[in-house]
Parts: sequence; C-alpha cells; structure tokens
Amino acid sequence: SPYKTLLQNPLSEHLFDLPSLPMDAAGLARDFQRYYGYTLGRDSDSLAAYYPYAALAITLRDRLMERWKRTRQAYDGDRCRRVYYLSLEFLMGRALSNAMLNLGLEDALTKGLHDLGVQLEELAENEPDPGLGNGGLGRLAACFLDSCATLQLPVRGYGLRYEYGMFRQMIEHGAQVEEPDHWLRDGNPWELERPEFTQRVQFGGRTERYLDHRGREAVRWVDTCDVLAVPYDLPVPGYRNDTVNTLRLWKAAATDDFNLDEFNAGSYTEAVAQKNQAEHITMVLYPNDASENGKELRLRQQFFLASASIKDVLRDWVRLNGEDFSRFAEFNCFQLNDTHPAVSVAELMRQLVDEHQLSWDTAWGITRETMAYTNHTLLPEALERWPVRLFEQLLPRILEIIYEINARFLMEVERHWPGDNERLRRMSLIEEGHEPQVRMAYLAIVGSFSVNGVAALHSELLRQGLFHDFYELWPEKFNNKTNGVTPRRWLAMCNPGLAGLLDAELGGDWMCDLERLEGLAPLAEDAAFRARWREIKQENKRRLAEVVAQICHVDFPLEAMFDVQVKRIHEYKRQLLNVLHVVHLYNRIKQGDTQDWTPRCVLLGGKAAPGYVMAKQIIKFINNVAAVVNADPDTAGLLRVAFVPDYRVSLMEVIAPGTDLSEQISTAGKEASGTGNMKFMMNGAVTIGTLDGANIEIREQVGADNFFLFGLTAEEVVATRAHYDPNGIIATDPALHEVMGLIESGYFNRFEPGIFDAITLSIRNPHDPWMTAADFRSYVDTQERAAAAYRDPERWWRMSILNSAHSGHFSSDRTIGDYNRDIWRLQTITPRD
Ligand code: B1H
Repeated sequence: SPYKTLLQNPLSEHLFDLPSLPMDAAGLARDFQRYYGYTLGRDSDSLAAYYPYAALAITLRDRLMERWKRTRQAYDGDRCRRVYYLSLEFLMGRALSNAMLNLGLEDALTKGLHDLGVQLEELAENEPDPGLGNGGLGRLAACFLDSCATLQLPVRGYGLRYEYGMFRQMIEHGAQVEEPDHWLRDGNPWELERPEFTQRVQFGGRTERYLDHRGREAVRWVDTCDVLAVPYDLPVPGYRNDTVNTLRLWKAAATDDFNLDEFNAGSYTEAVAQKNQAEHITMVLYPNDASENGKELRLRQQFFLASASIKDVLRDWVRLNGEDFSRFAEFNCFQLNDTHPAVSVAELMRQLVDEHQLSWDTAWGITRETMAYTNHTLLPEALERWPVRLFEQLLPRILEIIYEINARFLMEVERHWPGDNERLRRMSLIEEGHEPQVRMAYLAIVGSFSVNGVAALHSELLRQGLFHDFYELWPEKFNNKTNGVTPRRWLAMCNPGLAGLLDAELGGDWMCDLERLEGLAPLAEDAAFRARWREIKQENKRRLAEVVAQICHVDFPLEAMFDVQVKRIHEYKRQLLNVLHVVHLYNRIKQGDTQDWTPRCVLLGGKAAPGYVMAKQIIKFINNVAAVVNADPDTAGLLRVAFVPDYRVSLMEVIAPGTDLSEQISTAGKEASGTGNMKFMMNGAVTIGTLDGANIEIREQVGADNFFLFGLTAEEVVATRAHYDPNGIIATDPALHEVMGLIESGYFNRFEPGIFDAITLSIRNPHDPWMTAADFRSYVDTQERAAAAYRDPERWWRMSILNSAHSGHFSSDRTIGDYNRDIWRLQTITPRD
C-alpha cells in the first residue's frame, strides 16, 4: 500500500498547535466567505445551491475538528473499555443543523450569514438527506450514536459507505417508481477519508493446513480475491460537550495487484476493468426492510463490514498492547445490530486463531465475552439464513469455523439434554434439508454474552417463542432494552416552537434530561398554558400543511385533525386498516351521516420494497382512494387524504411536530418496537394503537386515558388464528360490508379493472396473517372516540401536553444508559485540553 511509507522524521509538535477559531458572527461569516470563494472557488456565476451549503458545512466541520482529535486522544490515552456498534445501516439524516445545535452556534451563524445577505434556513435545505438505512433499525443506530456522544461514552459506529442510499420514491399515476439516490454526487463535506487506515478483506479461495513456526498445525486461507476497505470517518458531536465520536464507514476499492496472466497476454484494459467488480460491494443499500435479501452480494457486504471493522479494532489493540490478548474482552465489546453483521462471530474467531495464533479455546472465550446481539424482529421472513453452498464458495474458512462452533455447541446441548435429538436438530446452527442453511440468529446467540429485544413485549416473545430453546439453556443472556429516540433531533431541532416553550418553562438543557418534561404535567391543567400549546401546534400544522400543499397538491385545513401514518409500507403495519377507515368515513359522508363531524386530514407516507408486490399495490390503493375522496365536493371541509412521496428523515422532522393523531396500528405481536411512535408522542401527538411493541410502554407512561387503544392482543391474535373468519365478520358488520362492497364495485379503480382484487382477497382470506378484518370494528369505534376527544379542545390539548410530559422514558439517552449499565459497562470519558 502506498500509505505504508512512514515519515523519515516525526513532524514537529508545533505543527499540531492549531490556532483557535472564531465563534462569533463576524468570524464565522468570514470563514464561510473564504470557503465559498477560495476553497470551493465559487463566485457570482455559480447558481448551484450546493456550494453555499458546502461552505457552511466546512465552517462547522472545522469547529468540530479539534474536539474530534481530542476525543480520540482521550480514548487512546485512557486505554478505556470501548464499544463498537456494527450495523449495515446508519440512517443519520442531515448533519448541518445537528452540528449547529450541538455546537450552540445557531444564533451567531444566523446573524453572521444574515449580515452577508444569506438565509441560513434556505441554505440548510440544500443538504442532501443521507439515506443509508431502510427505516427504524437504521435510524435507531443514528439516535444511539447521538446519545453515546452526548453521554460521553467511547462508542464507535462501523458501517458501509453506500454510493447509492435508499432509493428516491416518485409517485406516478398513483404508483411507486424508484429512482437511484446518488447522494455523493456533489461530494460530502462531512466525511474525512482515511486511506492510511485501509484494510484488506479476503473472499473466495480455499483453506490449507500447515505447520506454524512453533510446529503446531494451523490453517491459512489462500488464493483469495481480496478487496480493499477504505475508511471514511464522520464526526458525531455530543450536545454542547467536548466529545466528538466517530462513525467509520467502509468503501470497497480494488487492490493494485493485477491479474498477471491477463496483463502479460496484453489485456491491460480487461485486467483493469475487472477491478471494478470489487467496488460493487459498497455500491448500493439493499432496500428490503424487514425481509430477507438472500443475494450473494449482500453476504459480501456483511462479511466486508465484519472483517474490515474487526481488523481495524485488532490493529489498534496490537498497536497499544502487542500480541497479548488476555485482556481484550475486558476492553472491547461489539454490539451487533441484528444478524446482518453476525458473521463477525466467526470472523473474530478466524482472525484470533489464524492471524494471531490464539488457541481455539482462548479465542472462543474472548469472542463469547466480546459480542452482544440485538434482535429487531420476529417476522420469519426477516430471519437470515445463508445457504451453506454460498459460504463454501465465498467464505470457505468462515464455514469451517462455523462448523467447529456448531460441533462444540451441540456437545454442550447434548450434555444439557442427553439424548434429545429433536432439540439438537432444532438448535443446530445448520438447518438441514434439501439446501442446508446457516442460521445467523443462532450463530449470534451462541457467540454472544447478551441477547436483547427492543421492547418489553418483543423481548418476552423472544424468550417464550423464537429463541425459547436458547433461553432455557442460557436464561441469563436474555434481556430487554426498550428503544428510544434522540430528543436533540426529534424535539429541540425539529420543533423550535415547542423547544422555546420548554426552555421558558423548564429551563435550559431539558433535552439532556428528558424526564424533566414531567414538569409539564401540572401545566396541562392551566388554560393559558394550553392555549400557548395549541398555538405552537397550529403553527407546526401550518408548516406541515404547506409541505403537503406543495408536494401533494392537497389542501389541509388547519382546524382539522391531522391524522398521520408514516413508516415503511408493510402488510403487518396495516396501512390497509387505515384506508378501510378512510373509506368508511367517506361512506358516512356520502350517506349524510355527518352530525358532530370532526374534520380530518389523513396523511400517509412510506416506501415499499421494490420487489414487494402487495406493498406497492397498497400504495396505489391509497393514492386512488385519495384521488376519489379529494375530488368529491361532498367531502369539502370534512375529509382530506394525501400520500406524501419519498418519506425520509428530513420529512419526519416536519411531520412529527405537525401531527395530532399518531397511527400505530400493527397486528399485535408483529412490530418489535416502533420508534416513530415515540417521536410523535414527544411532539404532543396522541396515539391510536394496538398493544404492540413499545406502544404498550407508551400507554403505561402516559396513562390509559391519554391513549386510544384498540384491537386484539398478541395472545388473542394467536388464539383467534385457528377459527378466524373474515368473511363472517364482513357479513355481520354493516359498515365493513359497505366498505368492502364499495371497493369491490371498482369505485376506486373505474378505468383499471381488477387492480385491487389481490387486496380485497387478502382481507377476506381466513389465513390472512395480519387479521385486518378482525380489528376493523374496534378500530372504527376507537377512531370515533378520538374524533370526539378532538371536538373537546380542553380535553384534547390536555392529552397532547400529557403525551409530551410523559415521553421522557423514550429518550435514547435512557436506552443507552440501560445498554451501558447491563451490557457495555463503559466509563464516561471527558476529553481534556
Ligand atoms: C426492524 C428490521 C430490518 N426490524 C432486515 N428488522 C433488514 C430487517 O435490510 N434488511 O435486511 C432491514 C431492517 N428493521 C425494525 O427495527 C422493527 O421493525 C421496528 O419495530 C423497530 O422499532 C426497529 C428498531 O429496533
């Protein structure tokens, strides 16, 4: 590697004494000007909106740089215990306003730029929204990094630098159309390329036994096709402290060793062109939220992340400690974000045994004390299994190691339950059959000291269902860590109106001790306070309505109840149930049944996995229903429906503050936690929801009176399954009968015959896993109770205030505190001057 060359003479220490940077309005503005004019070389002939944004980003990045270095030095210098959060997804959202908030530079920058005639807010809108994640799982990783930096915990994120993030969603004739998201097109001012820390990752080849220098039998992995992993570091600033943590994203690059045969045969260009293959590994994020990907390239991505990240950590260890690994587990912990990086268990073993010459038992002891696994879903279609055959080709040495782990593990099972062959078959890391598969979740459990779910119900269902055998073997490994979201982005940043009120009522820095929101509870009884609260919500609804008008061309009157469901489109999340309710309201309007009507604006949004046919039909259905409802003059002032395209982090920042009613209506037992539910709650929305995921805990916190509960429980869902009769339900519920009749009459697809047949059939199917018809009646009745509550403003605003007041528990600071207490056991580290 060209970076191997070290400097002949160490650089003078004076070189590292950087002059400190101005933090006042004029000084900031001067830097901004310099970056725009000199560094980026732009002037008045450039109308590209990107460059003023980039100049501001560099201005801010400079002000993080010194703290970033000092944070690294503090972690290295203290030799502290550290955590590595391994995730195929980090859905970070925009960095600029976050950096501004955390550095406390909003006022100075607004003024400095204003003096230059530049509008800060407009400029910030030109930052691309990096979409390196699908949904909740990726966004959770981002909230966690924010909390770790704010709590000053030595945690580093490791992920992939996808060239193309989550696709951009367009809606054409009501249907989803995907467009590639080349978010790096104009460059990324936040990232720091660090080619000097490049790692080499192996693929393919074969294994070979040999005698090492001590004459012991050892294995090496040879004839491999290697790919370089080049790290790009992103700063993760804590809230107004001196900590700046790191998110390290790997980019795949070709090695320089050419295929000599081809090269010598004169095929120079062919030899070079082949190298492009390597770079495909980090080309694109798989957009299949909560369902299996099953493609070879995906396994390549997973191993690429695991191998490069572990090498990075081991290199650091050896740099500071030499080849003595006896205290490695004491100082290092890897948190696996679902099974996507679970191959890390075998890869850590491989590096310790093959590359650092540890014995199997020593290496296994270290691995099992170092890895921790978080499960995020019970859905069978999301449980990762990789064909043994694929492992054989792509990662032959890793497969040998998995076999060895399995053999030793099954002996342990045999000791615990002698002669229980059925159990051995059930618990094996290898699922036998026509096409044998590696069960990645079992590999993660066997190789970890901690296994956690993401909400109380979810963790309980893991213990009692999916992982029951493992729970019986190792009950102490299993624990719950209820999810949370960062109040910096999801309250302070996205809801400046409310933040101002909280500053005034609770004093500063409530966003770092969110339980202080409890102080709002008594104010819910104060009519003057409720009036201020309502005004802030109305202003946020105005902002949201503006976006809906601009993007969807639908008019949302502000006095209506804003009823919102935004999340990935999936049958288990039951966007269909929401639409059935909309059609029911439409029927009532058409029948003149509008006494005591609460005007309602229903907003939906979310992406469907490109290959998920039913999810795409649901999007088309929503849009067709919206078109008919909005075009019917009878609905004026009573009902509006819109589908917002390209739902993403930056849109949620406008949506959550402007929402009255939060829809969390998954089939009970299916949504592991949900995190959108928490963002809405913090911003004063009231939830209508099932007893699923974290909804249960939300209801506990806010009290049953301030939560609209409906539907079957997880237990009832299971019990109902055997005798579920949707057609009987439809026949005996007149409202549902009419709704289904209207849809089946082709009312919403006049010129597109048959396109919704699959949807109506799925609702009528006795094997419908999501049991949409079962919950219709209780959903509609509960929606009516919510509407009545909204007509009683004093009641509604009290509920709204109490939702914010009791949302402190859902700060990701609390979640990270729990991880740290039970799993990570890190000390806080404060960088010093
Ligand atoms: C969640 C996923 C997920 N669970 C596979 N599982 C993926 C699975 O690309 N893939 O292959 C991507 C994502 N995502 C979500 O995690 C849960 O559905 C939510 O309920 C939960 O709140 C969130 C965070 O824990």
